[in-house]
Amino acid sequence: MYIQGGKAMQSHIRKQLLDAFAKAGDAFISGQSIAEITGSSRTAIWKHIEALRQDGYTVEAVRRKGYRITGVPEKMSADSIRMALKETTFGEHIYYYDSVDSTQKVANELAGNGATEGTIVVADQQTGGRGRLARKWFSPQNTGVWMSLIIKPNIPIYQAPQLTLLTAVAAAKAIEEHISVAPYIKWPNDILLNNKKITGILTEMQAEADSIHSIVIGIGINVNQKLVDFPEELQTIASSLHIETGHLFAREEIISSFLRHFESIYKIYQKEGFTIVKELWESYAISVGKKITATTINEKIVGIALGITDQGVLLIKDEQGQVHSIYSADIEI
Ligand code: BTX
Repeated sequence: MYIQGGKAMQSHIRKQLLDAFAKAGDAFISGQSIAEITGSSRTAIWKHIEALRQDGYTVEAVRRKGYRITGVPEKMSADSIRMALKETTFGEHIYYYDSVDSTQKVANELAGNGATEGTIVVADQQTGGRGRLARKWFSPQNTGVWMSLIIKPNIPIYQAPQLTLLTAVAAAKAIEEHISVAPYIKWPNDILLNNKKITGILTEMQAEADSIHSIVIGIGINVNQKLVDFPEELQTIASSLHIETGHLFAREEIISSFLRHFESIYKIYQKEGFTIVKELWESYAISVGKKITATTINEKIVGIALGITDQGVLLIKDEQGQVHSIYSADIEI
């Protein structure tokens, strides 16, 4: 073992080291700082760097400058996710697949079989990733976060859409934590960076009579894709954290941030209701106060987006001053 104190010590130091590299971004971390973080002598830090390399990180070493990470492990695992989780009870049960048709499908089955709140299903690749309204979600391997989260909120069915809005806020916060470009939410649940879709959310509910049994929240975050990795029809509308920033990200860290934000907002939401979600959501919404076009199944409504109601319904005021309640539509800004 290269660090005294066994596995617990190792993963603790590793986490601190990775946190420091993540914070430093493109900058180098000096050998001296690494020695301090790892509590080892300057001559022994290579062991820690070597351990990271063995785990699949590419670490660049430059004399007099120090070290920086230029590549992260491509493969995730239940272990690597577990190790990244910080301050959450969510994620205690992790189902990880190298390839699966849809994590939603697996999670719905698990929910039906009594899986507990906070259970997550993560896949490196989805062969049948699902979007809303039977659309497809492009989920290639080694690049994104394709995850389903099972929750069991104690709320009436009509409030279920609030969880989609909560998810969008948690995802926006998670993304914001890792990059300097501000993400926006487009009603109801797209997350955009520089006007391109970076995240999609699909919420599915299992209910009996008038009570919710469980809600399966599916979230897809484009993380390390290059533009050419997207099929042509998506290249003008989709993007990834990598495309927008030039950085590569450990997907586990994005999962960890998302779960941490989700869980903390969810706790407040369950105690105090929708206000916190509504306020946060509107602060990230690209549409509020702007002129938008909503295309519903029946009509096109053009007007100023006023905000959302407690049911997550979008309110639009048209030129005649009439306020429309939008339950389902495609929005153009
Ligand atoms: P949506 O209906 O809002 O978006 C689907 C549309 O988005 C597609 O029709 C296409 O135009 C575009 N699209 C498809 N793939 C991508 C992508 N990777 N990035 C950007 N745009 C894309 C959004 O549905 C809900 C997506 C949920 C995905 C998660 S992944 C984990 C879980 N499992 C699963 O099968 N679905 C969810």
